Amino acid sequence: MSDCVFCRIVAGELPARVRASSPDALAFDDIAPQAPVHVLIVPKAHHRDVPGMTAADPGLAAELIGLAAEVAAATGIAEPGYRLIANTGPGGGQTVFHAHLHLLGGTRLNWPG
Ligand code: D5M
Repeated sequence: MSDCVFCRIVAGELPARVRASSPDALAFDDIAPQAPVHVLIVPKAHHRDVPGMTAADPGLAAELIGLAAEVAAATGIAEPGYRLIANTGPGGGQTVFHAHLHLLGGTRLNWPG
């Protein structure tokens, strides 16, 4: 989708700091980091949100989570741990309607908030 910012990053049309990739997913730094490590994991194909993506292609959800774990290990946050978030819909705080996971870590994350 030419008007989708994450499709344009996947296509190489917009710059991003790419952390890792897999056959069907890409990981790059969030432009507005909320933690010392804040990486977005997106499917290369366009899906509106994570539940929609998972319904269409369940294996893709596993691929995104696996790539997130690889990035967590590579950035040194696998221990003591990290957070994966899938904001879903406007009420859930989703602002970019291309499915993505937020990988957050590198500091003590409180819960909730
Ligand atoms: O998260 C959408 C996230 O996408 C938000 O944290 C900002 C980030 N974003 C938006 N544009 C870019 C570009 N161009 N590069 C990197 N990161 C970007 P949501 O869960 O939809 O609120």
